[in-house]
Amino acid sequence: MIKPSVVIASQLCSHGHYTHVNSRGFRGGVFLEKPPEKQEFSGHLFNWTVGTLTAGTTAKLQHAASPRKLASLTASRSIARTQASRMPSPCSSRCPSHQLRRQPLLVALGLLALLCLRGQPPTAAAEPFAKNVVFILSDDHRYDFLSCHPAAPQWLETPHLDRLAAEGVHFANAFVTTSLCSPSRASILTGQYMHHHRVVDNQRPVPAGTRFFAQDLQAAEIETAFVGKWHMGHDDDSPRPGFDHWASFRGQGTYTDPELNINGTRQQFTGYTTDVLTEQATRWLREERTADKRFCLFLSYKAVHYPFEPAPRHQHRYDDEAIDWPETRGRTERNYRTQPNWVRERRYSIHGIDHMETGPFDKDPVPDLDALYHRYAACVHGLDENVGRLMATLQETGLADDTLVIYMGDNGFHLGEHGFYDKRDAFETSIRVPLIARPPGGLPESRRVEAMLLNIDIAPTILEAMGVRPDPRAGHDGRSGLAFLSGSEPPAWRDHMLYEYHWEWNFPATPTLFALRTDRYKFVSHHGIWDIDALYDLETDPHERHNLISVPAFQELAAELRSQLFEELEASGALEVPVRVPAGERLDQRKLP
Ligand SMILES: [Ca+2]
Repeated sequence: MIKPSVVIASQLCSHGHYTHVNSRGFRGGVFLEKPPEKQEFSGHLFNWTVGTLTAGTTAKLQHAASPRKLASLTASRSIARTQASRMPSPCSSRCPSHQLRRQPLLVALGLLALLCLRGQPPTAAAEPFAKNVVFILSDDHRYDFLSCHPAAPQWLETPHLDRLAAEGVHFANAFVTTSLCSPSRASILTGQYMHHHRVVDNQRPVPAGTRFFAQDLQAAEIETAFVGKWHMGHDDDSPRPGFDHWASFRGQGTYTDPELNINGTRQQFTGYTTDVLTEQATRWLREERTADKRFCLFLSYKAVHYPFEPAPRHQHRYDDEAIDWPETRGRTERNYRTQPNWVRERRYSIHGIDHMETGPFDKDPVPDLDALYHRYAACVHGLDENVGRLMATLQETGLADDTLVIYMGDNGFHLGEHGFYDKRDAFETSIRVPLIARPPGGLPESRRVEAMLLNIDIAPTILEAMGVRPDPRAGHDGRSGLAFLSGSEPPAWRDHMLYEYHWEWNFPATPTLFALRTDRYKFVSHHGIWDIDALYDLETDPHERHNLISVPAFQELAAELRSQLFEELEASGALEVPVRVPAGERLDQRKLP
């Protein structure tokens, strides 16, 4: 959370768009409707929609705790305009080729917001958007493996997820800020970037003192349950802070016959784990929760993570279907002519399709990618079936009318793109995730949102949906996207995102990398290796086949994006790359080309 005492510094581009910076980095924008010399402005600050503020006058603020009902507050506090100060950052990347007209402004708004925040009860909204929330998280589910998605395999069937999208909001541009299981899960649960929550790989547990959004729900007397894969701390399945009910397993778990730690007691179950977890969730919804309390259920499936073991009833469901492979799969000169060296090299690693999961003895031939693709799809099918079972339970119990249901994947997954298999990097099929939100009662027709929503937005979105203000210790990096569920857009929503990934001793083929992705461009900086950076034009080259980093016409843009990336990373404290004691198994086998 932004500290009330910070100074917001803004700068203006020729389009009238401001970015602002504070002590923790960039936080959306401040949009000036009138030139700053008139000292009038409106904008967004800490979930507060600021009306017109004029120096030395009374300000009227509206708190957007619920888009349905905005609570009006009035605060008497003069707005002091202080001295101008140059900001070195380039303007919003939405207009990367604009004529930058720097006209910085320093505005002290913090005390005003602090005055307004004081005296508010822990739960701010009298009528929250949703009485209850069910958040469903899947593992490694690609953004386009939904049969309602235009890029899905034409034979894939996900009728229940399709229905969820038909009755809800489909976020067509949902991303994770780190495409790796544990870091992304930690970002979802904390609302923070990896460099703040410090869960930097899949090996290490969550640092002591980490605050999950479920703890804020508990403090507001909302009953919380966690069912399924936690995977932050490989060997620990014990109940974690913030959850009244707990049913989870160690590390990655298994596809069948899971042993679950249920509220501190281990029990062995038989059957397909996706089915077992749904049964655990529906039993809690029907029988075990406190009937008269509001609730939030976090249901976290192991599927569809490697090794892609479908339910026996779906084992061969898609085996004979033709696969439309991406054009970047081929080991061709054209595919790698402009790419950084590490991209081609990764083809021969455990996360490349010319090697793939062969283990320490380098079994040859490599696994059958066609078979893996079909099994992945069959796992998605089983996952979809279980989402349908959960939704049927909500309908049968009448809870669907009071419950916001969110479905999301924890990271993307390459199935041949760039010669890759797995995730971790900043290419689109790694960082994109499926994200669907069905408001209570459902929508009469599907709504598609193009704005970027990130994993770090989930915690603030759920808290706002339930009318709960984040604890001051929460330190969210993300913002609530609740307004999107009401058909509007939060003010000054982001036009770019940051991405970070730290090299792993266990899987050394993918370097540490930092990226800035705008609506159109993606700049990727590689750290610690002798290699070129990357710049892709996602509009003319959506499959990121042509790296523009060496093209003269793009040098100015590349320099601007590089500058913006590192200024934002530095402002957010993201430049301290951690070195960890090696742990676990090192899977660095490389198949020579
Ligand atoms: Ca994952």
